[in-house]
Amino acid sequence: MKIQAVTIFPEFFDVLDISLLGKAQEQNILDFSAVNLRDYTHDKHRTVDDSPYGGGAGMLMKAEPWGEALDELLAKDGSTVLVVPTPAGELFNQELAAELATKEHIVFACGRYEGIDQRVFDWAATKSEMKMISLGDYVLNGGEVAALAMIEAIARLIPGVIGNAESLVEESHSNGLLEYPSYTKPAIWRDLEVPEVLRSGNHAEIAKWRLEQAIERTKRIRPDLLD
Ligand code: JCQ
Repeated sequence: MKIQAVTIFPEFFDVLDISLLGKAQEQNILDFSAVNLRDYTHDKHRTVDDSPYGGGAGMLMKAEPWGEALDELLAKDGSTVLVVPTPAGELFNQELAAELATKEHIVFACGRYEGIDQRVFDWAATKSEMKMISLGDYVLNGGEVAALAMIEAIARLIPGVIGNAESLVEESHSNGLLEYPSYTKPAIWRDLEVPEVLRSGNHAEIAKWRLEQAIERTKRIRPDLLD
């Protein structure tokens, strides 16, 4: 899978060279690159922002550099998916991550300031599949950190990226519920004991206990998931 991120801060994406995603890149399972939006400007100051028509606070990203960058990056056959991290998008979740993990080419458009000229999206939507995606109901300074989270959630679902395929199977089992609590050695730590059932060796009882815990937690912390 090829992933590109268009950004005025390519260094944000240096972290993708470490850990599991770094290894996936070394193994050519994942091909990631950050593309500097300022490389698609033509003025001395490499300007990417301007004030909004109609007034209002702050600055917007200009259409022209985005147009030139996307002209170059979006495949002419329409096979690229353009993802725009924005609080005004559909909510990101595991299902969306799994859908995106099946794609050959994803371009993340990372906006800064108050966002990007709307015509960039209107135009790009005629050239590519486009998804405006939100990580949640809060505002970040730019799309980079949201893109990083999405890239990690997507890339770990590509076959070969996670060594332990069991982890993924287990996850899809508990589908729709929060994770049950987990423990490792020692059995007693600071007077706190690992639940007896987990040390019993009774696998049916353990599975039953874990499901009960997952349901209890979900009711308490995320009742919306049970609706
Ligand atoms: C993403 N949840 C929050 C902020 C405008 C493209 O336009 C904009 C992008 C951002 C950055 O993304 C977020 C975000 N999910 O803040 C404003």
